Amino acid sequence: MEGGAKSNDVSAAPIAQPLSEDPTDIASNIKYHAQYTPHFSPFKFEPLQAYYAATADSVRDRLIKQWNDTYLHYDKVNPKQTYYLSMEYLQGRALTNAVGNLDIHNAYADALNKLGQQLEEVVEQEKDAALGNGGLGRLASCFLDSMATLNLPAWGYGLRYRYGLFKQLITKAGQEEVPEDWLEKFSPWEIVRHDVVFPIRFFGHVEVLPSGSRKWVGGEVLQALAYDVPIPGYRTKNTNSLRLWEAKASSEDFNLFLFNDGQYDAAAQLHSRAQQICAVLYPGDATENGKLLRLKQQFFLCSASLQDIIARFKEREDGKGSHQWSEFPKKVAIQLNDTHPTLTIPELMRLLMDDEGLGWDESWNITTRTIAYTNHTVLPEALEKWSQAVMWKLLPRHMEIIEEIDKRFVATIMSERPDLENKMPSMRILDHNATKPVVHMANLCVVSSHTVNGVAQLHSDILKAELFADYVSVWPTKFQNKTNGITPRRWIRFCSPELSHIITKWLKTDQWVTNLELLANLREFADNSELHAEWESAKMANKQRLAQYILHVTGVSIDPNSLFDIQVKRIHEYKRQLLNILGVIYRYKKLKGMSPEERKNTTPRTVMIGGKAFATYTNAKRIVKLVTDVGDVVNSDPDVNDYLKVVFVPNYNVSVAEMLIPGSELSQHISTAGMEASGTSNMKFALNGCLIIGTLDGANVEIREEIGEDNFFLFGATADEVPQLRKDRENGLFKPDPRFEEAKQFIRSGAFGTYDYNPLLESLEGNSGYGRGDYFLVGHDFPSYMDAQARVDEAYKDRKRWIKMSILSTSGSGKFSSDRTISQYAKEIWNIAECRVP
Ligand code: GL9
Repeated sequence: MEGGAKSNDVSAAPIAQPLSEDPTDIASNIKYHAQYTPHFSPFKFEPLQAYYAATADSVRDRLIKQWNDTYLHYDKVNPKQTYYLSMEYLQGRALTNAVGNLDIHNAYADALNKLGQQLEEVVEQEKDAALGNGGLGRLASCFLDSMATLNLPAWGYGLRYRYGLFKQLITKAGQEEVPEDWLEKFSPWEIVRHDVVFPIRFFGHVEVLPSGSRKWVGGEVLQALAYDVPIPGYRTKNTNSLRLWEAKASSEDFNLFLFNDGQYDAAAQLHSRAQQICAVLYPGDATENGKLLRLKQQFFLCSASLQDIIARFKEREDGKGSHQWSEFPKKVAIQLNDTHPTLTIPELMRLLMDDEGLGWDESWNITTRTIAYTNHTVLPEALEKWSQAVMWKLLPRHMEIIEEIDKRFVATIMSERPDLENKMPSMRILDHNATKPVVHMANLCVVSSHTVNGVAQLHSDILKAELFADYVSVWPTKFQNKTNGITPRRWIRFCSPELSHIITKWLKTDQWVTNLELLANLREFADNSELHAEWESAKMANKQRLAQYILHVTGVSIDPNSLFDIQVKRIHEYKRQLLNILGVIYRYKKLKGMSPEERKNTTPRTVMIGGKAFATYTNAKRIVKLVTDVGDVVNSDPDVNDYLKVVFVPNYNVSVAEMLIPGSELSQHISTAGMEASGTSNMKFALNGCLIIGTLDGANVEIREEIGEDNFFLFGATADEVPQLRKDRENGLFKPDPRFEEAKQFIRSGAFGTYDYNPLLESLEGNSGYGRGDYFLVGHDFPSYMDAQARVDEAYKDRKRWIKMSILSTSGSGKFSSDRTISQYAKEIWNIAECRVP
């Protein structure tokens, strides 16, 4: 495979060494691909062709070479390997990342120049791979980058959704969702493995064999086909794999008899059911059909991945079937990214017992030594509970196994910890009391994993003190914290080259890209006026680029000299975009009431808000609409235009984030304390020298510790205070701040149009209930939020102070590299070591 897959059939073409790093050779390789990998009509070489037909394929050759070398090396060394199972990956674009990690960015830029193209323009042709919803999926992608960079034998497994997260259009009516067709042409970054196929069964029944063992038979059987996405590490040969499964039916399932009889749909029934499985990311689960499909997706991922893992284990052990099963946990670590892949637990038990003939105790021992679970949320609606009836139908053998796990768990607790008897209803996996019995997936994970972790210190503390408190008394050492992190490659080095060069210049090394703690050494220059000047001009360049982008996508012209204030994340009431926009409304009203002279003393701001609302989340969609309505009014009001602009940034995704974050100066992480497990964009903003206004929630707590409390605009109730505040509210003890009342009244007055905002405003009124009675404490936190915003305005007027705070934000961000997070997982949960490709 030297030099990529295609080398025999091109003897006539003048092809230079394909893997040379000389721009002339690269240009020739690109030309070769443009001619001989014919995705488009020949003789056209515009940015689209340059991206698909040439550059991506040319870069891919290198990745495949490294990917093969890595695979062979892992096979030879046979180290313990981690498998990261996740229903979501938010990979974003791959080209900039690939040429950056391979350290051939400049060579490719030069080569494209020789062909009359600009790399910056070519990379824009790529569609984001958005196989995830938000933070959880992006975290998985950052982890893949760090695992490869740290030379860890660690792979990701996921699903190859035909349509990823929807594309958000902003119309007069608010948010509209349309499919985002990331595979419209094709993805040059995936390699289909026609030889890696596993059968996946659904439905059917359990048979007892003469030997007494049990076997799952019948039902419908689909095929899982592997697509590999190479994951290059930064400046290393190690190139790991993200294996995405696609569902197929086999040709035997195509009924030629029915087809010839004119019954076309019936003839291909299984084929169309296979297509549904990977059709869309997280289909709405409001209907029974939707639920069943989501469960099928989850099982599909778990079963295919486990069959693959077991096949590799057997082959690496000796290839002949004389492997020792007790070795399995010494060779395999499986990390469950939230409860979505929980079915890995009963599926591993089933494969070991029913297919491999092991007994319960041995299988349980192997399973529990192999699997670990990460919890990403304490929101009750996000804790998965599956109907037992649906599960019996779809996975009868797995339900038998889950029942047995539950039974044994109850028996153990009753004999060892009878004092916990009254806790059993909340600790058990199966609940028998409810009218609609369910399986508690998080409980199944806690009982069956060797380690359970939260994603920021506060979140892990809350898990131990509340959600999983009873288990902690049984297994005190099972629970850990692993504070999230982000990859510094994508999130500063490649998205903000200007700032990166300045950092490298002042630190006299670029080692910080893989050893982010080195950023702390910038602190000694925090008052240096030369650095200040460079810092400010890099920030200004990023702001100008962002202003161009905003003009392009919204038609709104914004002033790069104003304070760029950004809140981007999924739209959710607990994340409190409503608090932000109410603050903006109050600011607008004050500005209107000022004389022109008074306005001159204010700090001009551009407020940008972006994010997608779940398609059926009505209040979230109302918030989107409110932001756009406020923008329409404010942006066309000449009285305030020099002092305030409000923009809703459409279709927020990874690529948009790479544009927004480098140009940000203030970012808002203002969730109700105790509700945001970690947050990860807070880390990206801080790393890029953006100051944070935020609550003591999730990773904000640790960010503030690291960068210093003077450099963080803190406000709001603490997680400890929240329960009492909600009670006070129910008891009618809440006294709203007049500013809060004024802002709401301004909306009611019709200042922002005729849309009916009453249901949204009502969520802030009344006195109890989730989604009512101001459950998220917007009213309580409003005054301290406005005070913090006033401190922001003052700080921004003092340029020297602001730039210093910005430098200190970057220098305090060293802890938040996903390299640190992944090293901790490797040592403290997975027990794996690096396996560097020589
Ligand atoms: C989340 C949490 O809400 C975030 O606070 C956390 O940073 C990430 C990663 O650990 O996980 N859990 C979760 O379900 N989502 C998160 O972002 N939601 C989405 O990804 C939509």
